[in-house]
Amino acid sequence: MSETAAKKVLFEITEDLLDTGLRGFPVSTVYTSEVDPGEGLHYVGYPIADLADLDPEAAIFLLFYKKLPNKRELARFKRELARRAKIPTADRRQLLKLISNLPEKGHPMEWMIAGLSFAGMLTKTGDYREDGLNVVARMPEIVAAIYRVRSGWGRPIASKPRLGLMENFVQMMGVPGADAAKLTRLMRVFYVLHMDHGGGNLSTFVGKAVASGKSDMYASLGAAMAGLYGPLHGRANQECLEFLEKAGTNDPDTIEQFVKDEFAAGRSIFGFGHAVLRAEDPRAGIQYELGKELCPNDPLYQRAVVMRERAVKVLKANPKVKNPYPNVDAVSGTLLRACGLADSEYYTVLFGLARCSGIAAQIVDERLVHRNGKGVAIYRPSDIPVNQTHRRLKKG
Ligand code: NMX
Ligand code: MLT
Repeated sequence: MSETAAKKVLFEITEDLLDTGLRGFPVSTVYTSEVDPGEGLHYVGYPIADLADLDPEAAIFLLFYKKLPNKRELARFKRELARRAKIPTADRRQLLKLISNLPEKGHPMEWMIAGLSFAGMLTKTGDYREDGLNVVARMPEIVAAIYRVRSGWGRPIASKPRLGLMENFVQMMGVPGADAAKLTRLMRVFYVLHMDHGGGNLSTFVGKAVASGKSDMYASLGAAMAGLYGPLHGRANQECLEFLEKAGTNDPDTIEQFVKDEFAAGRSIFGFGHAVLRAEDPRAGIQYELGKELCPNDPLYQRAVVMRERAVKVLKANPKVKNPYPNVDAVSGTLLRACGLADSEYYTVLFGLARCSGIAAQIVDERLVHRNGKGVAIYRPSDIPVNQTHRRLKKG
């Protein structure tokens, strides 16, 4: 970068922007993805709509290597992920035992954070790229074990990583009563859509900040998942499903009144709004379309479609809401339920399963690529002290 370019003013910070959650502050450069306010998510320049039906492994390759793999590269990368998925036997046994002893009343995201921590203790290498790719390959087994043990579906099912990332995941879940082909179709798209969303979303930002202090990949992803756990971020997919259920009807006018009442009571309209987007999230549009294929007659899906129109109408009438449109969480839970995953408490874990890959790719870049390989410096923004007049303790 030339000296003139390096001194270009990108953003002006006025006092009223303090305490707004760094809204709009550009804090770093990012190579994996971009969120355009109007057009939404792109991975390395490709709009998400072009990528939704890609093999999840090809999308992972894209985020890690910044190019789409050709056929040979994809086949090789799938073999590599399958090899990495194999957790050494003694570590795997201990990991599953630890997961099996977690308290039932813990939220699945708390289990996931614990699972990442256990996996780090047992298997980390300390190399960001190695650990990043290992964690991407191994998360399906960890999440499937969390699902099975906590739901009481039985013991974890052996991994068959050669099946493919999401194919193996659905196989290891062994969801009672589910149509595996339908669930696999959904999970492949769900995974690609949820992998990455720029560098400034809460979980990614937190993960990269923790890694900037040179914490390892597993600890950084654990912290990132704690960020994703919040109901305004990743857990909005759980909250949104519960919000749709609470609406209790598919009648458009009654739904509209319900949204008005919720908003007036100061409660969130889950699945709507965004800090960056100013149009409908293309990830939502893709999922509404997928619903036409997977569950067009599902009553809850039909309710989500009514909500798409009526919640927007209500939120548009409230000028303080900068984006009244559906986001990634507006219909994802509905599709998961229609494909056999009934318990909404687990939906954020599925979001996290996918998001770990994007965050891991961004951590690898920040630690090993940025600043000519030196890595981004330790995060340390400044703050402005308030009501802290300097004074001294009186002696005696
Ligand atoms: N429901 C209720 N209030 C909202 C909503 C909404 N969907 N969207 C914005 N607002 C409020 C917001 O709380 C703020 O109120 P106040 O000034 O009283 O603090 C005001 O409108 C302006 O907020 P915005 O600048 O439009 O949005 P912001 O960037 O602060 O927040 C979200 C973005 C996503 C947190 C917000 O839209 C929201 O709470 N949505 C519902 C929860 C949700 O669906 N989250 C998922 C986001 C995607 N993800 O997975 O992470
Ligand atoms: C995400 O996918 O992380 C969400 O849309 C939230 C965000 O981008 O801030």
